[in-house]
Amino acid sequence: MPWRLLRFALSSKHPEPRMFTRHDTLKPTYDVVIIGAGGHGLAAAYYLARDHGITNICVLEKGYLGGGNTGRNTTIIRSNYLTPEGVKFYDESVRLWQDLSQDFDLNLFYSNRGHFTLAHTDAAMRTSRWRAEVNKHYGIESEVVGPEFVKKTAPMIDLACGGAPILGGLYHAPGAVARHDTVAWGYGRGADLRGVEIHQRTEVTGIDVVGGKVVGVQTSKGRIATTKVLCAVAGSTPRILKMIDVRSPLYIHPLQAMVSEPIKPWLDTILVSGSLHIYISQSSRGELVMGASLDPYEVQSTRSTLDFPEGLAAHMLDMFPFLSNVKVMRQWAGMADMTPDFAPIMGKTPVEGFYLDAGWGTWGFKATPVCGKTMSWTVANDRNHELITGFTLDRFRDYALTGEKGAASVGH
Ligand code: FAD
Ligand code: PYC
Repeated sequence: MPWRLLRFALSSKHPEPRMFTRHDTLKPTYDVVIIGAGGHGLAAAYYLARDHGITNICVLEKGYLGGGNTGRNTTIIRSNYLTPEGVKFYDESVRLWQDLSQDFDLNLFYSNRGHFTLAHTDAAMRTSRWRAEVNKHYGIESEVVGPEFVKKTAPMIDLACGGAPILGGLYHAPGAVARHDTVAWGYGRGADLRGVEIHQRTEVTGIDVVGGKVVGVQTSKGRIATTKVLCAVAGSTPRILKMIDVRSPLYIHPLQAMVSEPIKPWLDTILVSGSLHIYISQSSRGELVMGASLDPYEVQSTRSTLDFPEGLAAHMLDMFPFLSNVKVMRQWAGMADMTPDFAPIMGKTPVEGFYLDAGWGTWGFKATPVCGKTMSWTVANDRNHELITGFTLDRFRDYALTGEKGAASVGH
């Protein structure tokens, strides 16, 4: 048997196509250079090629494809935001998610679960009502529910919650999860098939700007001439902005998560408690995917700590005491690029030809498709797409913030 397998593996009769083309050298010039092969950079490359016919693009990635926050998040998809700008934007994303597996011919394991934001205080109930009203106004399915509905949907929950009883919360039926790394692979393969070059292990070390315009990019593998650069590097954004001397109010905090060993399916839905600072869902493999709020210090690091599983597990057991013997299998961290108003920073910048897709903090996975769509449009037309006008960098200069903190899911 091993011999037959080996013969098959060494035969050239049924070659397994590689997921991506390997490019050993950079061309001297590209129409568009995208920094960061996370979901956002790859989605923008995909839609630039597919919808705008721009294919002379390279995506530069200092590590490996999807190895940043895209491969580290807890995959929650929802549109139950607080501001009209946010609700419309994320709603469009949820719409785009529906067809992606088909588009890519790749199963993203998109799974509609319903999403609870649990309220343990009167103030949290009030925010739930506020969000439900804004959501309904824009046609989004969200409603305020009582503790009975929570118990019916998640029967294993202890509503007393260790002294912080659940009063009810916001229920958002479209809430979903998907397999995060396949999203990067799907967009990457789709872009690659259309002629986009993806260069992994290629770090951007400088941006050449002359007369306020982008003219080139310095990389660990040489210089590239270009007039358009899209920066989609999440937690590394301040480092890139320094290269073009542009200031932003971004601050970077680690965000950690962990998964348990796989257990029998018992949790169908997604539960978030802003007061306990925890959230949980069960993956299709049976693992419990769990997270909490940001680490309370600014640092650009993906190191995880022992404090984190200890604190998270204590609150998780308040909610689900029966989990006390379940083992934690692994934990990790990503670098969350936070903004003061918990909304992203998107679009044109003071440097001509330099476009920014950042400020995705703890909430950017769900936005991957709509970011790709709107940023590719913005780059192709050199004009901010109408869906991102509430998210531009100059809102901080103009004191016109887009306050999304109440919908940020995990408490901060
Ligand atoms: P990334 O995936 O981080 O990609 C950026 C890439 O840029 C990286 O691969 C990096 O290596 C590369 N790069 C950086 N500097 C350079 C350089 N100089 N040259 C070349 N390449 C460079 N969001 C949700 O919507 N739902 C969730 O449930 C959720 N949970 C989360 C849980 C955790 C633990 C974390 C950390 C985040 C979570 N998020 C969630 C947020 C979400 O993961 C991010 O907002 C999103 O993945 C950002 O995608 P991106 O493509 O912009 O960035
Ligand atoms: O944006 O829904 C979200 C989320 C949950 C956990 C981290 N981010």
